[in-house]
Amino acid sequence: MDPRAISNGPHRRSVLAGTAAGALAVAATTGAGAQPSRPSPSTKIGPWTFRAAGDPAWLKATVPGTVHTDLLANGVIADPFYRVNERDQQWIDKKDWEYRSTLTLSAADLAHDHVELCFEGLDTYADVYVNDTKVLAADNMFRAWTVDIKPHARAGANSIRIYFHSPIRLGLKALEAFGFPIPSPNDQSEAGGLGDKRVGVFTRKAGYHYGWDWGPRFVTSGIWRPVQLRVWNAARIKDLRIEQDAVSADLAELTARFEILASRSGPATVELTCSNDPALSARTTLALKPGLNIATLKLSIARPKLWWTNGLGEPHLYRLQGRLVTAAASDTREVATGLRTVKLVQKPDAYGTSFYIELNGVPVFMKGANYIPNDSFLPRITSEVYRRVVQSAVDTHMNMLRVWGGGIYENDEFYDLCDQNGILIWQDFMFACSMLPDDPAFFDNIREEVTQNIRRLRNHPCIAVWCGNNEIDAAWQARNPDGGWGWKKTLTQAQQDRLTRAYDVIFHDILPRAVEALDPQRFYWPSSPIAAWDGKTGVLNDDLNREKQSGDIHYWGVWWGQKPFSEYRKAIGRFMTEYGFQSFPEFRTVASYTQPGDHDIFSDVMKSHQRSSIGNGTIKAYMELDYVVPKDFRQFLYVGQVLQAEGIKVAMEGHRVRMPFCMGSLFWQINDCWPVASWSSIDYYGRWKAQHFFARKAFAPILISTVLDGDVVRASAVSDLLQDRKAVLSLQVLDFDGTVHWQQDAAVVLKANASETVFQSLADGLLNGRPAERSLLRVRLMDGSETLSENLLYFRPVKNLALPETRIDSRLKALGKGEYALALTAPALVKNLLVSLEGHDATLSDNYFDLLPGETRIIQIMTSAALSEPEATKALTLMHMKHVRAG
Ligand code: BMA
Repeated sequence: MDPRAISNGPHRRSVLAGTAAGALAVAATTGAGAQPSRPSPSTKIGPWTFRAAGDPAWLKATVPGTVHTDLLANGVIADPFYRVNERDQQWIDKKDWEYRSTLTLSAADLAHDHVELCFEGLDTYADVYVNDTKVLAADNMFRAWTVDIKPHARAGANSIRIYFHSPIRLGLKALEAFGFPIPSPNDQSEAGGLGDKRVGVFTRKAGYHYGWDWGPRFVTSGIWRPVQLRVWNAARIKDLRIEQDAVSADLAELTARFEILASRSGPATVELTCSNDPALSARTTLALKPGLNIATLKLSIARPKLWWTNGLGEPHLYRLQGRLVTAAASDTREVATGLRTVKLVQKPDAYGTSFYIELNGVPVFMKGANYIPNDSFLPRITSEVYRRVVQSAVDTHMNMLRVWGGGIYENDEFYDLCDQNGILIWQDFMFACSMLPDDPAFFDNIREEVTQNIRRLRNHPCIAVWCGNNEIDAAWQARNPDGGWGWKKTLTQAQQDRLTRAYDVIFHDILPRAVEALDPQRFYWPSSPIAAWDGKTGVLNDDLNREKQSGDIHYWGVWWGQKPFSEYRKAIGRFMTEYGFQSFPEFRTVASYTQPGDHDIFSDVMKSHQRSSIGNGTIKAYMELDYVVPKDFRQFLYVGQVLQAEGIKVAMEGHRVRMPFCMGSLFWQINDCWPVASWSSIDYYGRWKAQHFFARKAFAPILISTVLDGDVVRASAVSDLLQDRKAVLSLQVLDFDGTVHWQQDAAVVLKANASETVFQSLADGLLNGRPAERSLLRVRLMDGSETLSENLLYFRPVKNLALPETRIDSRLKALGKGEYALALTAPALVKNLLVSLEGHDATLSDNYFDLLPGETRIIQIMTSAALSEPEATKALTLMHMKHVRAG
């Protein structure tokens, strides 16, 4: 039986082989039957080997992969993340590298009209040879590349060779030809042995590969995304876009736009069906002409199931199958999309001009974080890692992540997860913190890059905003001679003019045009942040004047500006796209890259895993303000995490309390690309820092927020619910031994999608003579016995509290395999209790919390390895503020 006649099933895209390391995915749209059919099973590629150009020996390689990870797997280099190994591995990016493999083709496959090699991603300057003929010269890691190799291929074995030019060596040539340095301060050229020669800007490659203020410098090369062989005859679906012409609760009107590439004329049928709504289907016929053909199908859905963000409803997806049938070929394409309207509303309001996301007609406060690549070595990011980070966003009630411009346009898998979980994406194009060359070929390269990525991502309901770049506008401020980060000072006017022109071409012409042409329903915002924008090129980046403000803000007065955390309550814009504070990862993570002798925050190794110029000293300086600074290293890491969590809590709550003036709060940053001290709330290994636990409370749908503002205590209730809800506001002033000195309950109505002050009093009045250093205010929103939200307010900084010596009673019970319940109680206050199972990774339902006197807290714990009850009890370790000893 001809293997090509085997049906691939009606609803699957015709990708027939896995894309596991080293494997080739083979797609076919061919054959006479109506179903997509299989190419010959003998078609395969592999194994892959690699070498430094000119070396005699070829070593085993993994595809997708990178040179660095292949060198690691072959034992040529040690773990790049361990201690300061990074320093010894900078030679790798100065060399050229070659990968080779064998593509075995059957005569049947070769008989097709088209035999194409499709590279989903090549990093970066890659010359591809098939049977020693150069078929491609790639120069952009963000683009996919397709080459028809039929003229050079033969039945049987074909050699594939890919020559990667050193991005550093080519970058140095480009810099020399350009003539003057292009500002790009995040490029850690020194660490790369290049002195002040910053070359990253010349290459369309992830900016963070050249180092960042949270990332090491590993300028990778390699076949970083899968390679596929595609054989086809006559016609195939090039693209299928679902346009949402009008969507409301009553009716969705859609257009399915098929782009069909044909190499033969003839009649074709195009149809669309929906596997989870069988009533939905449409079909049409057309006469194909060689070249690009467009077919459109109109569909309408009465009372559609809308797509909602996390917390507001179900993120329903319609699973659609597009199908093309001609006399000689058939092809299918799957699209899962959500029906919704997303607008970025900028309209005059009581404070100036708004800047908020409106989802299905509802203004929605965006709660979330900035997102960076999960690893310095991209191909080793597993599905599990993607799931973990998106699930961690979901678990903390986030509804938006910002895919930041110094990383990558993420893999489809990431956006699929965001679609499925109701997480909106603020999508930067991949430009961050640098100016760019004004070379027409570079512009063309960018045009193609953004075209491909908009096309790839536009069916995802999660994409909310396209944003030109990260911070370039703020840093450059072309029209303000003294504005920006001082980059203009070292450049002549003529040099500045060139860079300004390049900026305008890319961010005010190429990108907005591409969005307008390919995805006109989505909003384009030229740069983040732009506090105010007149819709043309006049921008007022740091205008905190509320009358004019109509954009987004990155607030770095805390951390970079060394301002106290309380500033977070004042420096609030219409939409906060960045703010953050650093911490070290937990000890287990630090132990993965250090030796005991490194355990000092100013040791060479600890400083090397800290890339902010003001890093570890700044953490310590802030700590001194509010905490006893511990001598002990592990205690230092612990207090540092609490410091970050308490600080960012001020911002998260402060922003929400100011809704609807402020309608977005995205902290910097949710994840890490290696084990490091950084602004992340989850470390490289996926371990939640204290901040992530605090985010879960600060971003909860219902929030009670408390603040001591001078002498005044204030409580505000914030609700993201779309209906009003009754609750009881319960207030208590407690002593640290549990004595209640004052209490009050009051009925309140939590207004839908709003924030309101619900309590205000002088602190002295509440304390009524009781010692401030031994008292706390407990504020809760209750519904019967259910606590909707709770917050504790202390009247003094932690270092000035008279924390009691107390015993903690703990009882751990094993519930099932790797699952435990831990009951904790103490007669007096326990501040910021950290629960861990020494030597094990544990997921906890809460951590770093204050255990109130007499209260019993039950914590759910999960471990990957199942421990017996005695084992888990033995591993149980508790740390809290009273343990902390000054240095
Ligand atoms: C922001 C980001 C990053 C940087 C972070 C911390 O402004 O856009 O460029 O890593 O600050 O400095």
